[in-house]
Amino acid sequence: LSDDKTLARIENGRKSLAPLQATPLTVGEATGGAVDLRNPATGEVIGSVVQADQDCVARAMSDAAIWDAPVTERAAILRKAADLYERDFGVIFALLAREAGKTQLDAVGELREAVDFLRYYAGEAERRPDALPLGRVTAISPWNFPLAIFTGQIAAALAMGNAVLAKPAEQTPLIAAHAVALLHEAGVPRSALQLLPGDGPTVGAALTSDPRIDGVVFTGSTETAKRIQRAMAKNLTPGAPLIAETGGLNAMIVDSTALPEQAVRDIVASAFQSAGQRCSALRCLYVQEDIAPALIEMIKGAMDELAVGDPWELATDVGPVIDREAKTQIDAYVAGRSAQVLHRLKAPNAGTFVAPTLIEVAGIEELEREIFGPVLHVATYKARDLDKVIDAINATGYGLTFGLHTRIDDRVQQVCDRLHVGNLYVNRNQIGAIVGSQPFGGEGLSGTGPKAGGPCYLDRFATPQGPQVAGTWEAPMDAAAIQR
Ligand code: UN1
Repeated sequence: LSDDKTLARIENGRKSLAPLQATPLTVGEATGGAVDLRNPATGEVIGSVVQADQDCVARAMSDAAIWDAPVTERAAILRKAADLYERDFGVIFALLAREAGKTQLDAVGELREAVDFLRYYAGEAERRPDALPLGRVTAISPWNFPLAIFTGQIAAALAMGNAVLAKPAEQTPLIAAHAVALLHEAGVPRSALQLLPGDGPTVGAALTSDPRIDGVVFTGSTETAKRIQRAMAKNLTPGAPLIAETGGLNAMIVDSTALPEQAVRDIVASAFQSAGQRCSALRCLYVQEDIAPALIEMIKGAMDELAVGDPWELATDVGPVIDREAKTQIDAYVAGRSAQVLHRLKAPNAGTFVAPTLIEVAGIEELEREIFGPVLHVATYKARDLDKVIDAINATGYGLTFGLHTRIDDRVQQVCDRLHVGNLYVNRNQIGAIVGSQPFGGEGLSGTGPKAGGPCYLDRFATPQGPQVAGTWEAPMDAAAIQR
């Protein structure tokens, strides 16, 4: 990243961004009002988006047409799109920094993941030459991976020949518009991929309740997933799948046999990289009490080394949170727990920075909800209570990521046998799943599966033929009856 040529390309990308605008990329004319977008690091207006309205959605719905090209052609076009994403990395990094507050490190990972999704699903589609598309698929994506998850959902649906109606997160339509423009440039027909920026109550509701929709792919909060599921149950084609990846209350256990330096590095990365704005991020750390005082001191020291600031600076580790609403909520949460704060950094006053914070808790049951920011909770446990700790983690109802630091092989098995979780990481950090080699998805309240970037994912975007793949759309989310 630091050679002169690369930096110059990124800088050029940044300069070429003004003025920034996104409009609905539908087949027909865009309609709706314009909304300003702000750089979370500075608060300055960086562009605007024309939101889709009911009319726009209705027209997009009737203009949508399945992508009726041979699978080899679809795959070739998705691979071409991957090449175009790589060609445009300077603009993409700049958009990620300015619209989503992404650090350069995060931007590299995000672009890599998006490109991997395009190429991986192209290859997976070729392994299913006889599969038939569902029809119209709604893709609703989050702001925290405005390129990677946005692209992953779309690439999976398109690879199987579906017509995609994509609603990007309200905070990140510019990066979405750029991605869709590249997919169109690569050869995806406009009728097979339409972008509909807008809010949940207007665009999201229309795109999940219209009986002409044949499937929904969603990443975001568990609450929204439940709302979508209710809308779908009422109106949609029976059996239309909801492929959802939702929230988590992710824990890590560090026992007294762990290597402290490695554990601390992995704890800090899992909790604070991306300013904690990953569904996979570590929220509640359990440290065996014998080593807790020393390990907590090391965590504080490692936190002090974090550079919090302008995401455009190469040295920055932690950028801003996505918007003022997020900052206000997280700061209020921390203020409410001020007596339990063990350590808090300083954050820049401009923009929407939140100071990375360490909070002491008795256990994960104290976390009432997912705090989507740079806030880590820490609890201690006695060796004999390990099973109780795992039971408490299971009792949250979530099951997305989990980290374990130990040198005892039997303990890995003990945890595996007892814990309900989608992604279990041993002696490493618990973020940054790799497309293809390490599929990503959750259990219980954390999603419906199958895992994104895994071999079963594309089957959900096709009309079921023969035996269904594991997991039906209603089952895992209904187990969401586990209400706390
Ligand atoms: C999310 O944050 O919404 O493994 C999911 C990871 C990412 C998580 C993405 N794939 O950290």
